[in-house]
Amino acid sequence: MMMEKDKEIFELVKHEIEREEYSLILIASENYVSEEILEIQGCVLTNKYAEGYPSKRYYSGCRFSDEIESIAIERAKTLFHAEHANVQPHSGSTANMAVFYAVLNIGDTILGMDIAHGGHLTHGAHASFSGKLYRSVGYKVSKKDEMLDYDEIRTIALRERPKMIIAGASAYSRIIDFKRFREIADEVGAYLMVDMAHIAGLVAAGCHPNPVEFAHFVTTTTHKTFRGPRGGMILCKKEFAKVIDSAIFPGIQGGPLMHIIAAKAVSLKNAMTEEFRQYQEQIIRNAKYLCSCMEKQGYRIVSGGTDNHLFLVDLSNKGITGREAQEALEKSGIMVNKNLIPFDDKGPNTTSGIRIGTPAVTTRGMKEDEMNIIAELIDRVLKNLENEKVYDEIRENVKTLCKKFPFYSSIYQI
Ligand code: DSN
Repeated sequence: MMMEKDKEIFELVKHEIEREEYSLILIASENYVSEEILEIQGCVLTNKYAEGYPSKRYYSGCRFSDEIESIAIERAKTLFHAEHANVQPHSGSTANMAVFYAVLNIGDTILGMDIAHGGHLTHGAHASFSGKLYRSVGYKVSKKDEMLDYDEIRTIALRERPKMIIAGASAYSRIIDFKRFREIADEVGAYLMVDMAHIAGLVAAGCHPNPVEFAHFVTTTTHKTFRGPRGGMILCKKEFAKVIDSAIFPGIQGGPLMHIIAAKAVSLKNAMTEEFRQYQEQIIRNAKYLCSCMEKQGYRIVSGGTDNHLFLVDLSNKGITGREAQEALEKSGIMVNKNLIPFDDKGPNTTSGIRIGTPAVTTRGMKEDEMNIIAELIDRVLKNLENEKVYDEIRENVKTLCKKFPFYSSIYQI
């Protein structure tokens, strides 16, 4: 690394590299990007202002930016079978905001998944712009099986008459029926927006149904299962291309991050490979296996399993809160996040559950055998809360396991 001039920051980044290298990252939305994505994100395109779109810019010198952004757009369209793609959103939240801004008026009704049941902040949570600027109504999972109940969603939609229905989640482990969502949207005359941020990699690889066929708008991030740079993207039908592009720029963003767009282009190409497809399949195999190992150890899994890259563990029968579990696991080198479970009687800062995801450990090359080990390590920590000696032992076990699957150590010589 060449950051010798600012030792204070250099040292902290070095610690972060070591933390990522020697921890088990099970946060479902995190991943490890490749050396080429790291490199391209740090390239000279960070210097360039390119407000506008390819061949319609407000600055001179955009020739190469134009080519790069056009390639990214074409790759996104090809990969997801989309009629139009906007690759400029700085994040998933910004992508969602742009769709709202493009077709809703302030005060319009939106219907999204309740954040306490797995939805995202920007799907109508009251703390976010989406719940403040719009009249937001939420749908929940069913009490019976903790899965989406499409009849119930339809009933709410018929009653509330939303202008937009939002499908997609941050903590839902089952296949989402986008066709059914579109039928409900059509019945009430609503737009359907699908936020596929969590599952974009699975969708690209054909491991989850593609929402593009059914939704008016599909938003995503590019850094979760998709394993690209941190950023967002919008896919839509051709008829909405103009309003979406204007909503992003000049609507809510200024200059696009051309270095990130270049990295998005690289990750889109990577997502077209056989290696990527196999990676996504392994993510799901690992999630299913880890989930079954946890279940065998007596943990209750929300909805009884997983179809994707993540699952929720209900800790209430163990007398542990999600926060206690997260903190103990972090001290042991295992990163998960506390998470509300459906119908949780605790608040979002305490929670009764944790969310576990396999994209990052799968990137390192871990497979079913390692999932078994990880389940045992998690169980030992959770059975020994506040036992610093056990935390120390587990941290050593975690480090030993991580050393067998090196990722950044060869790049950074740590
Ligand atoms: N923060 C992300 C997650 O962890 O799911 C959602 O944006």
